[in-house]
Amino acid sequence: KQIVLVGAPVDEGAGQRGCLMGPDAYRTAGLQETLQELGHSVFDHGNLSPAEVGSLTPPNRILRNYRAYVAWTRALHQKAAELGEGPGFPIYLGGDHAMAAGTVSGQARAAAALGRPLFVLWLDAHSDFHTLDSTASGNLHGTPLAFLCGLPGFDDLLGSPLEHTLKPQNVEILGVRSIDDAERNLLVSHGVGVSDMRRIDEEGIGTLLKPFLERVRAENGLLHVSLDVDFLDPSIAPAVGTTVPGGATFREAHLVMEMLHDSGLVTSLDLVELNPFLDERGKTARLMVELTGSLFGRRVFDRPTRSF
Ligand code: DIR
Ligand code: MN
Ligand code: MN
Ligand code: MN
Repeated sequence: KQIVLVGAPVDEGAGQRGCLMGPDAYRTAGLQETLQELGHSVFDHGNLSPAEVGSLTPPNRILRNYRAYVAWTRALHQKAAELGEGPGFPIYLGGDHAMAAGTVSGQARAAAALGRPLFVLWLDAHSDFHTLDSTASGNLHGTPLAFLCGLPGFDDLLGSPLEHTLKPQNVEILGVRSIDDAERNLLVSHGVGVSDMRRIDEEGIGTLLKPFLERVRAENGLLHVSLDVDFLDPSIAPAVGTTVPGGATFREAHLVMEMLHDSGLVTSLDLVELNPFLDERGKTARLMVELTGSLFGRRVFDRPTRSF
C-alpha cells in the first residue's frame, strides 16, 4: 500500500493540553519504519496547520475553543476530501478527537464522489455524540460523531450544512463505557450501532465486529477507522486525558486490527487522543504504532522483534 501520514496536532478539543505532541510521538515511536518493514511505502506529509477563521459567535457559552474547532474542521475536511479520492491510504495522526469532524467529513465527501457509502468504526471509551447544546463539559472532542451524523447546530464548522452525512446505522462504536445521559438518548433515537464493554465481555469482540465488516463488504463500502487511545485499558495505554477503567485488552485491540487487516476493507484511519505528556516512556505511543502495524498486516506469528 501507499500510505500517507498527515499530522493533525489538534489540542483544543480535549480538557487537557498535550495532544498537539501526538504526531511527533508517533514518528518517534517508529510508525513510518514499522509500516515500511511490512512492505508499504510511506509518505509523511508533515503537520497541517489551520487557517484563521473570522469572528464567530459560539452557540453555547460553555464551549471551549470553538473557533479552533471550526478552523481545524475546515482544514482537515479539505485535506481529507483530497486524499480520500487519491490512491494513498491516509493515516491522520492526532491530535484530540475533535479532528475527526474534519477527517471523517472529508473522507465522506470523497466516498460520495466515488459513489460508495462510507462506514465508520469508532473505537472509543466514549461515544462523542454530544451536540453543541447537550455537552456539559464544553470539550468539543465529545461532539464530532454527532456532527458527522448530521445532527443540527453545527453549520459553522464548514460554513454550511454538512452535505455528506454518515448514516447512523453505518457507524459502529466499539468499547464504550462512559456515555452521558444526553448522549445515550441521542444515540438510541438515531440508531447508531453501539457495543459497550459489557457486550464485548459477554460475546467477544471478534463476534461483534464480524457482522459489521460483512455489512461493509455487502454494500461495497469504504471503511474509516477512528481509534481513540482511551478505547484501550489504561493499564496498557495511560497516555490519554480521559482514561476509563475496563477498556480493551492488548489482545482484544490487536484482534480488531488483525480482523480489519484481513477484511481488506479499511481505507482511512485516525489515531487520536494520544497525550505524550502523560505517557510512560513512550509506552502508549509504541502500542498505538504496534496496533497500526497489525492493521497493516503484521501477524503475531511472524512478528519481528524491535528494540527501542
Ligand atoms: C465526556 C467525555 N463525554 C464529554 N468525552 C470524551 O466531555 O463530553 N472524552 N470524548 O474523551
Ligand atoms: Mn473520542
Ligand atoms: Mn459532493
Ligand atoms: Mn474517548
